Amino acid sequence: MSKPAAEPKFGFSPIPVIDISDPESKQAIVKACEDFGFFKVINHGVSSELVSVLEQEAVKFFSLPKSEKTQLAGYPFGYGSREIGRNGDVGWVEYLLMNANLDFGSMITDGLGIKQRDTLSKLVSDSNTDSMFRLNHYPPCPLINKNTNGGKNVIGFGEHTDPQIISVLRSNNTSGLQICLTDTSWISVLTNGRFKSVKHRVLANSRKSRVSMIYFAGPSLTQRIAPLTCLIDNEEESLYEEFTWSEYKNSADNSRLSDNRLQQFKKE
Ligand code: GA4
Repeated sequence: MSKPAAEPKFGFSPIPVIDISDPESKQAIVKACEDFGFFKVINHGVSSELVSVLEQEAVKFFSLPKSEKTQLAGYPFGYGSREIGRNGDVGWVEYLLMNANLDFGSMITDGLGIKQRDTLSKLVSDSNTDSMFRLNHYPPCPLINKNTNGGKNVIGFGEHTDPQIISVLRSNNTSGLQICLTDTSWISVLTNGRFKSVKHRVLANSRKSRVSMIYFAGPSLTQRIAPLTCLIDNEEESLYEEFTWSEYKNSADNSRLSDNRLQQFKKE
């Protein structure tokens, strides 16, 4: 008899915490993706030394004089400050976006019952994947002041959904990331229609600096994007017109952060 599926565990926040060293956690991952589109991973095997070296290097980079950082300015990759994308979005943030070419998909494919276990990981571990690594720095924001702005929120990174297949995020101990569970409520985080890309945003902090690093796992530019046939029932139809990752990326690059990027690919 098979063991019952491991249920996601919840800490103080409603965000599921998944122990990925436990092979039984695959169903919990799938449930977290369906219910939240976001989960916290523990026992991931990435050494804390490596994480802190990376974080220190990021802090060092952002402490450089502005003139040195702007030498790396560019689009889509490079250094940027305040402006996000090229369609008028701004935030209390500076960042460094880099092209990166890794494997996280096998547990999810397994959890979804997809026979070929590397279906998803193959998409993002090809030698020519369109994956990226992003460092974000949200400096303390003096504008948040009870006397001058009534202590209102200042947006660090406006609400948006990530276009890629999976995003892996690590941040220092500064709050700010929020995910949207329904269209009206925001929950503070200490991620054919089954898994939705979670809407999220970052709020600036009045006193503390927030540094985050995100790996966005994307497929190759020519990859055709369509629901996996093994996940579609016989009578069920795809909800979307087929497109390539390159087509989707182009339309994302021409969108504003808060736009619904899948809408234009929806079937009538
Ligand atoms: C969100 C996820 C990644 O950070 C990113 C972002 C990209 C950018 O900063 O250039 C986008 C944004 C992100 C989605 C909509 C478009 C493109 C800014 C923007 C307004 C690098 C990505 O791939 O999409």
